[in-house]
This record gives sequence, structure tokens and C-alpha cells, in this order.
Amino acid sequence: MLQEKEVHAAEMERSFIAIKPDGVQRGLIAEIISRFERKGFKLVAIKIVIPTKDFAQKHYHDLKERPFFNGLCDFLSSGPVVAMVWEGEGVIKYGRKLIGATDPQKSEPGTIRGDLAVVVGRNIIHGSDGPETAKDEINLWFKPEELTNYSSNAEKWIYGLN
Ligand code: IDP
Ligand code: MG
Repeated sequence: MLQEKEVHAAEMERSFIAIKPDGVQRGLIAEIISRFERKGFKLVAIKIVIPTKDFAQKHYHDLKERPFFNGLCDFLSSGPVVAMVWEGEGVIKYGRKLIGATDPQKSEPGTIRGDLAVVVGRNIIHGSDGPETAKDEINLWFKPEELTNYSSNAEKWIYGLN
């Protein structure tokens, strides 16, 4: 029989979150990380990279038919990106809530894009939109050995575990 803590660990979900080149250049790394951290999500991988255009095209492959695809991939590969994996209950769906709507004009105040961005082409952050894309994106950006597994002391207070 699994202990409560083991059940909890097995239920933990992971999302790929990236601060795009505009967020990095505007000095918003700490602000964005802080919002995920204060919520109670756990950072399990992080690195700063300048993706190639080919890599950006892989990341956004679902959008290759869209008219903005080329500009989007040029933009993502134009400078450093902070690539992260965040872990926590419901982190994929709730991470998207923290981020806000794709178009910052439609993002609610209080969200990252609502508070910190103005136009859709420079919306500062990426977040996985579902469990399958989260898995694919984590595998694209990170090697398995770059992902950490650890428990934090805060977890028992965040989740109410004994
Ligand atoms: P998401 O980032 O909220 O998941 P997607 O529809 O997956 O939104 O689009 C990926 C990225 O493509 C957006 O974050 C935004 O940077 C860019 N994008 C989406 N729609 C447009 C558009 O109409 N014009 C320019 N860029 C766009
Ligand atoms: Mg998307």
C-alpha cells in the first residue's frame, strides 16, 4: 500500500514554462519566477539558452500553417530564453491561468501577460497547454538528467500532508 506522500508524488504534474526573449531583455525573469514560486509550484529544471531557428520551429510545430509562424520562430530564436520545468498539482492548467490569455489585450489584470505585456507578438512567456504537449516540450528542451526530483519542506504546508 502506498503512503500518502507517495500517492501525492505520483500525482505530481509537470509543465514546461519559458520566458521568451522579450521577458528576459525586459528584466522580468525574477518577477515571473516569483509568481510561480509564491503560488506553491516547485522549480525542478531551469536553464538559459538561445534556441536556433530550427529548434524554435520544432517547439512551435503545431503552428506551422499560421501566417505568423516564421516571425514567431525568428523572435523565439532572437535571444536568450529561460527554459523551466515547474511541478505541482494542476500546474499545467493553473500555470496557464497565471500566464493569462494569449493576447495580452485580453489577459485579465493580475495575470503575467495582463500585468506585464501589451501585444500578442511580444507576450513574454510560454506555458504548455496540456499533458501531452507538456511531456513533448519537456523532452524537447531538457535531457532526463537535467530534471531534478526533490521534496521541499514547504510541500507539507502547501498540500497539507502529514
Ligand atoms: P499560447 O502561447 O498562449 O499557448 P499559441 O496559440 O500557442 O498561444 O501561440 C503561440 C505564440 O504565438 C503566442 O504566445 C504568441 O507569441 C504567438 N501568436 C499567437 N497568435 C498570434 C498572432 O495572431 N499574431 C502574432 N503572434 C501570435
Ligand atoms: Mg500554445
